[in-house]
Amino acid sequence: MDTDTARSVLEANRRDGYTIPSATLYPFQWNWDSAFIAVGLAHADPAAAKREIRTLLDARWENGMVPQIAFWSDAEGYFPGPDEWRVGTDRTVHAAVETSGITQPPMVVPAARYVYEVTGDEAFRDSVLPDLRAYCEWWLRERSDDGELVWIRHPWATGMDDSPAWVGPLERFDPGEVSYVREDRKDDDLADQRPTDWDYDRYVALVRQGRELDWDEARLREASPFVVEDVLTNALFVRACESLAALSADASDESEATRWREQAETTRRALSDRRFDDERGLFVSYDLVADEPLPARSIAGLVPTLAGAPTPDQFDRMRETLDSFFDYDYAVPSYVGPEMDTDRYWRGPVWLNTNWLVERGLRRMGAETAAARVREDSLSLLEREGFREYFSPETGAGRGSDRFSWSAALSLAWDG
Ligand code: 9WN
Repeated sequence: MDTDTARSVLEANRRDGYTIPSATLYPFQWNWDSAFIAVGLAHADPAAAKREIRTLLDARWENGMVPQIAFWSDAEGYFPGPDEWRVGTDRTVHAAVETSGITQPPMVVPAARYVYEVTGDEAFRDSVLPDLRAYCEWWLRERSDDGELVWIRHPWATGMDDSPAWVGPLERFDPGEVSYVREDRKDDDLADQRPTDWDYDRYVALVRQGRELDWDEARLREASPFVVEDVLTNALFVRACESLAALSADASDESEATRWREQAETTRRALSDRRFDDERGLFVSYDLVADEPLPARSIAGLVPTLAGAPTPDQFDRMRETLDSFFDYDYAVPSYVGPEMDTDRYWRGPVWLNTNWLVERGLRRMGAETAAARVREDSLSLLEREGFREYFSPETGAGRGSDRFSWSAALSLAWDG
């Protein structure tokens, strides 16, 4: 792997204390992107890795939420920018910077632990611990009905925006007339690789509803047509609680360590008891509005391996399902099933971040051969196509933007 090019992509995308995901599509700080970027930088440039996490946590809301986007720079020409979300210093009192009104999967907590384990920097650990704790507390206080599983209220918050898993709840909801101008498809080549207008109308309508209700979680829980217990978010929440427990123990805070270890166990057990689909052989998300599961063969359903959630019997079933994901030249497609589109975003293409989560998950379950396949395919895609945003599982062709930060960062982590 060309580590010099990977480093130069990350350096070119670096701004003041953080790294943008892509210079052509995403020119601000994104939540789980920064987490994956920090994992890669932990090896290549530990000081930059620590800054990446610190800057992201500096964007956190007063209530503890770490936002999906922090607009540290002028957002002219970006949609939806701060004028749509209306969150930040001069709007409401939420945060020290303008941000979006949603979060993303809590990868920042395991990433902070990873950076700490590589660097051993206790001052870094002590600086981030209060923010990480506030974020995990926020999930439980604002985003859980039962103290076991957590929910999200926007497809963008899942990080897997147009996954076919979300079609059910989005179909049941009429966004009405939504007028806006998309900025993400100025490049005509991307029209078939980005989410459709049907999806975007609903994304925008949900943003406008959130803003009208002042981002008040209790009111949104009642009013939002999209309230989903996403299995990927919950798996990363388990990892977040485990990471918080490990960092707290390292800082000799035994009561916090016990508390978060127990929470990890509670959420892990709830995933295993309530979110495993035996027929499909993987975990499936749950629609809390319609009160029904969202059965889809999405890669999200494999990520609970990273939380150690499957029982041995469940994992035996998952191995059969894994065959349908591995039945492509390049593993792991983000979705397999009737709505698969191997070129379009989260409807089939291979993404490096979900591959990284699944590879580590498979290793946690002791499935070394399967894990090795995921790593090898990931590295050969990067070798072939460079640091693209996503890739066709059929042909390996690079898709979406180029010089994409987490693709570069994770190649360094896989190398390191
Ligand atoms: C909306 C930045 C982000 C990733 C997401 C990916 C994509 C944004 C978009 O890009 O989403 O957040 O505009 O499409 O789906 O996972 O964090 O790289």
